[in-house]
Amino acid sequence: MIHKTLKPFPKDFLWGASTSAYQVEGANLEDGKGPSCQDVKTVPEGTSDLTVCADQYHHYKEDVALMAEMGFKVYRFSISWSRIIPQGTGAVNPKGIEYYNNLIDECLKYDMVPLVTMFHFDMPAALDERGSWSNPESVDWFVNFSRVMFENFGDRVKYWLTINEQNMLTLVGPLIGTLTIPEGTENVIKEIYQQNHHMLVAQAKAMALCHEMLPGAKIGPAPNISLVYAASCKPEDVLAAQNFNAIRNWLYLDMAVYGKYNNLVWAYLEENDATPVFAEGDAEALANGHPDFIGFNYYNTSTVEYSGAEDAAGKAGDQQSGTAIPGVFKPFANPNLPRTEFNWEIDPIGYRNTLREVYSRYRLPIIITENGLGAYDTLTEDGKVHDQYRINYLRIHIEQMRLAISDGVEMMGYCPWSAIDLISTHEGMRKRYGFIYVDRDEFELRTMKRYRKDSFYWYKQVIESNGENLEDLK
Ligand code: BGP
Repeated sequence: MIHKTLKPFPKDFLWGASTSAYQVEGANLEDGKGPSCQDVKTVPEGTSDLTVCADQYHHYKEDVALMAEMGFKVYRFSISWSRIIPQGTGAVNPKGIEYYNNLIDECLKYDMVPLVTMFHFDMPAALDERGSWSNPESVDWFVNFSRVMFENFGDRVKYWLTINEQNMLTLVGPLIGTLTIPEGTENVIKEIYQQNHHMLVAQAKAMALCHEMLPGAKIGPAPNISLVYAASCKPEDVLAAQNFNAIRNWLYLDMAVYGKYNNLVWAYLEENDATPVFAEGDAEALANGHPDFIGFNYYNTSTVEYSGAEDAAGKAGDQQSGTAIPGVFKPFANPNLPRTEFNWEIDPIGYRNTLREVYSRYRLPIIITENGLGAYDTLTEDGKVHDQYRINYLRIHIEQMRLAISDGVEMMGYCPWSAIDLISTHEGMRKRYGFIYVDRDEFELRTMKRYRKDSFYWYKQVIESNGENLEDLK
């Protein structure tokens, strides 16, 4: 659809950016914080561990001031479960509560809305030892953790996100360092989807609890959503695309919004003798959780083709590269899309496609909770980072978002990944995403000083003009 006139971004549009606790905070065992699964995992060879990260724990005032300088209306960050409840259940750590109180107050000082992700890939290690999400008690652990957050921060935090990229925890958990498969598990698919079921129930209960405890607050999910294209117009390829759309995307949003399993996913699980066991009250809990908005992370689309039962099983990819499931779909490299230095496809029009599809399926306002470019950045001798490639990437996505708004999609906000440089899920510090450069290397910590990248000044201009001025800086 070609629009003669473009609709503007809404007046109160939430421009900002995102981070997550385990990737940005550091101070991983300081002031009473318990270890999380991220602190005890073996990091991929050649990449930094997660002990210091960007050291935001000690630099939060400076970081929030820089975000305010860019004009952020919102800052999306996550709360580390094991910082506020070191063992995952039981005693609360007052120092952890104090840290997040300070961070929230610092945002509010600049009229910046704190958008809190309740869980971003960092299960307390103590709960990992108790079976993590495979333990049916995990639902209660999470609800208790939610209650502690609502009690302590709910007077000031009005926007909540439940579980970051639950679909990636399910599809590529080992890569992210989060999946625990109990020894002796025979049916791995069943085990994984049972864990997934516990997360879905936990999310639904947390949404209901939020509405009960904090009238006026808003809460939503935060999966990684990317529309799946068919490799061709062959009907078999379209079936494959429907299959992967259901497994990758709609399972999570159908559940969050309608409280029901997607029928294609259910059929796939039945085929694999892998349907999850419902505990008493689960169906009711799932039906009772309602999001107020949809948050999702978008990096690029996926493309798949038909797969016969005789095809080989795929090697597990990462969040964006997917895998193959024989008889269901297999990935196809889209020849129409360029790629980043880290081999992720770039598809800004796919961003518009995805927004249109999600809105027409669920009719809830959307906030983008991640989108961005991972790249090698260089700090020049005079303290600059010329990241024109990041500006180009963000510009073409913001343009497409405006087209989606013109298509009638209701957008609440945009939080690219990431506010500041931090450690990637599996590719270390060298894969940078931030508007703010942090002076450290993969292994050498250096000054930890913050530098404004070119994209910092550009994004400031975008926010100041409420998305009207996407021109290069003069
Ligand atoms: C998402 C995660 C983030 C983040 C981002 C970039 O999947 O929610 O935690 O890191 O992707 O991915 P990566 O760090 O693998 O480049």
